[in-house]
Amino acid sequence: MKLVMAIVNNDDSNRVQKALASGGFSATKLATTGGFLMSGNTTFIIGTEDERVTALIDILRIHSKRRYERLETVNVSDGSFIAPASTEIMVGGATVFVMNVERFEKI
Ligand code: 2BA
Repeated sequence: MKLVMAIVNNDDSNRVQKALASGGFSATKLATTGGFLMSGNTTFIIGTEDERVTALIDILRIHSKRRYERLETVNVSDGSFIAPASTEIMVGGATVFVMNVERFEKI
């Protein structure tokens, strides 16, 4: 058996949660905070059989795909004018850890 921890973007978390349930995976969803950006993300803890890990990672890949979004910003010059601008930022994706489970019980 494996324990999979998957950290996903908050924007993807509902989609991931629904897809996990549809795929028959039991999951626990935690509200977490990234140590670098200090912004909220979502961590799923999923216990599953070894042979289902590939199917699980496929679900995570499909529903938390990395993509670029345009972020509207402003360029402030020397205070005399403000120019609208925009920049592309990468969002989404998942950070996934797969661990061996020594023992699993529901008591
Ligand atoms: P990602 O690498 O996609 O990581 C997204 C979130 O996944 C991280 O949020 C963190 O909560 C978790 N995570 C990633 N790698 C991990 C690990 N080895 N152990 C435990 N948790 C892990 P943040 O820490 O807020 O990072 C957000 C994004 O900022 C990262 O996206 C990465 O693109 C960038 N980043 C993180 N640390 C960086 C650093 N030291 N220098 C430059 N960029 C960094």
